[in-house]
This record gives sequence, C-alpha cells and structure tokens, in this order.
Amino acid sequence: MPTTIPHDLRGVPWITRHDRNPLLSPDDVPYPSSLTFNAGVAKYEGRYVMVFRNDYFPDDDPAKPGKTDLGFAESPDGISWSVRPTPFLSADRAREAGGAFYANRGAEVVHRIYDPRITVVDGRPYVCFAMDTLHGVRSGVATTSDFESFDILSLSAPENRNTVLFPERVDGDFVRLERPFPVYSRPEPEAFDVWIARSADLLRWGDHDLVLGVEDVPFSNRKIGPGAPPLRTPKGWLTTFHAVDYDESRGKNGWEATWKKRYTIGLMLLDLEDPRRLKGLAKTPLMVPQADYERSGFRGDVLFPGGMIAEGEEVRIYYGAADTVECVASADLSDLLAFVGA
Ligand code: BMA
Repeated sequence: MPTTIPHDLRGVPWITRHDRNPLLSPDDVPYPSSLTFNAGVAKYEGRYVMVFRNDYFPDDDPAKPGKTDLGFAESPDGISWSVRPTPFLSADRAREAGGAFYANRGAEVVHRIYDPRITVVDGRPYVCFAMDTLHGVRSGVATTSDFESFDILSLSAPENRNTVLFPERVDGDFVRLERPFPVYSRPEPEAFDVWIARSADLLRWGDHDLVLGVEDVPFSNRKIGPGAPPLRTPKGWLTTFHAVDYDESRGKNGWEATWKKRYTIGLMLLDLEDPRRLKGLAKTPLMVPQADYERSGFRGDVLFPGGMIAEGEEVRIYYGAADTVECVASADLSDLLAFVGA
C-alpha cells in the first residue's frame, strides 16, 4: 500500500453534484438532530425511500453524550424529502425487537445503530445496518414493509459492518458484500477489505470470499468498504465503495480536535453470474471531497456512498458528506462503465 496519497487527488469531471445539495440536513428533521448522513436510498412502491443516520449531541456539542439512530424519509422525486416524525430504528427499538439475539447477555449491550443501506429484493425492502454493542460491531439485516415496524433477521458476529445486499438472488441465494475488521492478522493498521457472502434465508451467512483487497486500490492506504447496493447493468454488477486515506500531516478538519482521514468514492464491476469475480476496477476515485459541504462539517473530507439508482441512462449516487449532510450526484451509465473498463 502507498504510504501517503496525494492531497490533490481528483474525481472525474463527468459526475454532476446536484445544485440542491445537501438534500437532507438536521434542520429537516422534526426531532433532535445534529447530523443527518450516510443514508441508504431505494425506490419502493412508486416513491423514493431513505433511511438515514441521525446523530444528536445536546447543544451540537460532540463532547456531550448523544445518540445515533436511523430516521426515515420519503420523496416523490428523490430530491425533496420529508422526514417521518419518529425514528425508524434505534438502539432501544433494536433491544426490544432483538431479544432472541441476546439470549446470553440481555439486551442492554446495544450502543447505537448506524450506516444503513436499503435493498429491495423480490419486492420486499431490507435494511442492513451496523450496530455497536458492548462486545463489538455487528451487522444486522432487518426487513420491513412500511418503515415503521421491522423484523431483525440476523446479526453477524463481531467485527463486521457495511453489509450491503444485492437486489437479486444469485443461483437462488441472497448475496451481500461485507467489511470485516481483521485486526490481529494484518501488519498495517486498519487494512480492511471488501468481502462477499451468500445465504439461502438471510439468517445464515457463509461461503465468504475476498472481493477487493485494499492493496488493489491505489488511492487508499487504509481501509475500504462496500458502498451502495450494486446496480445490475448489462456488463456486470456496478458498485461503489468508500476508500480511506490517512495522512499524519492533516490536523484539525472538522469539529473534532484532529481528523487525519479522507474518504473518497471508488467504483468496481463484479461478474453478473459470479459476483465474487472482480471484472473491473477504476484505478482512480470517482469522487473526491470538493464541494464546501463535503470539505467541512463534523468530519471534513468524508464521502460515504449508500444509494445508487438508475434513472434510464442516468445513475444517481446518494452519499453522506462530511459526516454531516446527505447529498446526490449523477453520471451517465456509459461513462461509469467505461471508467471500470467495461
Ligand atoms: C466510519 C463510520 C462512518 C463514518 C466514517 C467517517 O468508521 O463510522 O459512519 O462516516 O467512519 O467518520
């Protein structure tokens, strides 16, 4: 892995940030909110649905204990959003719903729920989420029909997050990308990769395999992780990932005392029949923090993709910016495919 990545890294010029960005900010949320970001977005029953990460610190002071849960918003056009009056999934609600998963330790171990992705499979929405517990980070899969009530179907062993379901079964099985955290087995700090797993029933996950190693991504010197649920194209499953680079010379860049990382967006193509196979990878980032709302906020220079939706030949990419707001950018499918060498 390279030790440092150039500061002046550039994204592609043919992606367009929407002029109404940010699409969702804490002011849009009818309950306590300091940050609204890293959303999952999908189309469901004739409208756009969004599950977003909502962080709240009293007085907007991150030093004060706050909470993180998942809000729900909907939209007729994917641009103007209205947020439902109460959160969709919270640590409290997960504790109540997830009793079966905590048989040995009671339910008090859930700290927060975050970084959701929504995938509609066979007409039914699934929400994958990360859950911090006293005993590690677990990845959950929940299903819902109304974004009010939900069933938690599975929770991974720690340490795993950024699980992202494909929108179709492959050979009859559900498939998901994952990002485990191997801390003892790798010499570099935070060298984390993108993995794949399959399941017949969304409960039992196995057949794990590596899809993309961080060492294959020239613009990351730390970790990578799956982004939005993959999009079926004639050439393969097109999918984003986030790529992190760390630079010791970075100092304060956000509300925290120091923040030395940058999160860019990468793009890859997986084989349609066998999505374990990497068919294409862009060797430069698709998007690099550039707009003011991406460069400054709670943590500056963070882009975190969570939704990818085709509108004819145009593809929208929804992403969290600066761990503070939710945004969208769009590009032509043909340009995206050419970028991954298809
Ligand atoms: C990751 C997650 C994301 C966040 C990112 C940058 O570890 O917590 O939710 O966007 O860090 O802070």
